[in-house]
Amino acid sequence: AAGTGHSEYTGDILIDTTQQADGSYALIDPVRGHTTKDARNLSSSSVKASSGTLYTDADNVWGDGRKFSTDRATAAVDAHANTAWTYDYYKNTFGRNGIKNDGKGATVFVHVGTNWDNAQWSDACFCMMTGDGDGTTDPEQVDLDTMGHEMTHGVTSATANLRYSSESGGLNEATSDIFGTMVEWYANNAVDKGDYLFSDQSTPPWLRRFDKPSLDGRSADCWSKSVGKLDVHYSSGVANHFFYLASEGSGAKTVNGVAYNSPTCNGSTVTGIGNQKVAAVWYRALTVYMTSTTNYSGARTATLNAARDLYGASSAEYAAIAAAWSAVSVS
Ligand code: ASN
Ligand code: ZN
Ligand code: CA
Repeated sequence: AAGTGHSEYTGDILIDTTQQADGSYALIDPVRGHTTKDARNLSSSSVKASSGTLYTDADNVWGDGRKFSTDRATAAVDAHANTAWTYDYYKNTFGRNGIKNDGKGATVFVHVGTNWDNAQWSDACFCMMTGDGDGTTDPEQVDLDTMGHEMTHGVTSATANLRYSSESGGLNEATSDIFGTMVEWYANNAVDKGDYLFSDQSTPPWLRRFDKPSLDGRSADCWSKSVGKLDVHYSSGVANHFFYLASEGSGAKTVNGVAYNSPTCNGSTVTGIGNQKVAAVWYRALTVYMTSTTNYSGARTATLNAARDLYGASSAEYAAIAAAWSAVSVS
């Protein structure tokens, strides 16, 4: 059934719900198979697929459009819709049928923990968990790029299965940042067009950014021998920086109203090929060439193999991928 959602982040939207035997509507997406539940503030370490309460509603009009809402269905509207956007991105861009490519939808939990300013994916429960933010400045972690990021952890587990430590961990995190961002570009919502800022709606002004990741004070812009010692959310910076340079090129540029300025680590000038092509290369690299132990040097090889498959070894695309890796000191 077509429900009306008063969302936190994207205004009034349509959401796909299912009418139950008793006539009420439930947050079960009949097209993509995911189910959205209220975790009732259970902590993330305790959540199982069977935890919490399925959202139901008598008139199929959901939420009140406010952040930090007392209406517990409001965050659920965003979570339910943004899971659908992510599913649709993978389906319509890569022909991928859900996180495991088996057509099965995940369970999505909102209101996990108490003032939990985070979100995460769990392979164990095949579920996503989103918290309520910090209770003051950061609202619920149900914005589109955040949810795309978390679902992508499931895609990575089902494909390359990049080990979540050292350089492979940074590549795992970057894969989630990259596709989380691509889902945002795909949805093209009027209130939040595609950008190269991560978690900019739920962690304003942003949690991470791609053009110069070190602007967060912790992420790496350039590869070095010690980059694998950083937390995976910061060693990811090298790949996010690669993704920006390959997509948009080096230097200053304003895209969808946001100003970026991306340096190179080797003094080169890089010309971008657009993020859709770079994402296609990354997806093929992830699903065909990367393994659990792929490091940065291996990612360069994997993406060049993918670029060769998609565009040819003498293409401008292949050359741009090579130049962007060299520009972040990965050879
Ligand atoms: N939001 C974080 C992430 O997806 C959660 C975590 O670090 N486990 O990376
Ligand atoms: Zn992550
Ligand atoms: Ca964003």
